[in-house]
Amino acid sequence: MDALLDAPRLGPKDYKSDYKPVWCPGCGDYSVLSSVTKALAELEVPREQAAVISGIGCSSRIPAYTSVYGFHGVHGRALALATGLKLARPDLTVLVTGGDGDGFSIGGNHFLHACRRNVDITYIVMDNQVYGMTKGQASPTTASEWSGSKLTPYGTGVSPFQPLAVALSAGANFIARSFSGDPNEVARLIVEAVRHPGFSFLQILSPCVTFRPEQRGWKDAVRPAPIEPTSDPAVAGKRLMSDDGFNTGILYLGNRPAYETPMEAKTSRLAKIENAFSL
Ligand SMILES: Cc1ncc(C[n+]2csc(CCOP(=O)(O)OP(=O)(O)O)c2C)c(N)n1
Ligand code: SF4
Repeated sequence: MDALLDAPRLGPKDYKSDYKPVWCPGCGDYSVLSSVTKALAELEVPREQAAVISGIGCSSRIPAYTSVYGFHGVHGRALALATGLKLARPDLTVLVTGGDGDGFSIGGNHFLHACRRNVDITYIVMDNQVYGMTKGQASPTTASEWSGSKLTPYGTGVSPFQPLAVALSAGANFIARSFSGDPNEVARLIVEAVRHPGFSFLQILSPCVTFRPEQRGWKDAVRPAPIEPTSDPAVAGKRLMSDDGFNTGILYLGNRPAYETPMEAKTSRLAKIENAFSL
């Protein structure tokens, strides 16, 4: 016990693994990784009490670069996995990291229901409006006129998906947007998101410098939202439907209680399953 009390406080570096990221030089995901480790240090989460879950994509590599528990899973399925983990192990701090393709395209259905279920997990999407890992195809958040991929030489022709407005209408309890170029602010928002009960969703604009080099200009486009966070979904909805995608900060702070595993399930069915696996 005394040894635990005497343990030195962990710093951000202690939450990094020994693996060197393989992202392109200048990719926004480097900063998001440092924000994740800063936030874990600020939260003082013991490493064995945190898990980072992801699907597949450049951004989904983050679990491998942290020293907490991690699972680099199947494309689009990170939220399903994280929901199960949090219900089985409510004591863990569960973060989910990934991209806009992973989260809103193949994983779109899980996104809706994770917002609706409101399990106490934090979902960090590095939105670069492109499929980076598979070499630059349009994603759900790509602007309709973007013609940078051979697959969509005349643009996609469809309106982009609005993740924050969708998250609000589906029931997410905390909604924020930030920019990877401001790692301290992103770390602060992750801390707030983890502390807020229920499903927290953070859209981090994170440039893909290789397939969307023009996104380097995001640093001049982002600005703090000129409003206080609101817990009124009607006010938040109006703001989110009319904003240009560059207002940053906490945009909605809900007050729904988080979903928890029902007591009967904890004490009966789960206990039976655990008994069956006991050695
Ligand atoms: C089931 C399945 N379908 C498709 C793929 C191919 N795939 C890998 S990553 C990816 C998209 C990555 O884009 P995003 O999630 O936005 O992440 P980024 O690489 O931009 O960070 C796709 C389509 C896959 N790995 N598995
Ligand atoms: S392809 Fe884009 S998203 Fe992937 S590592 Fe390179 S810059 Fe980052």
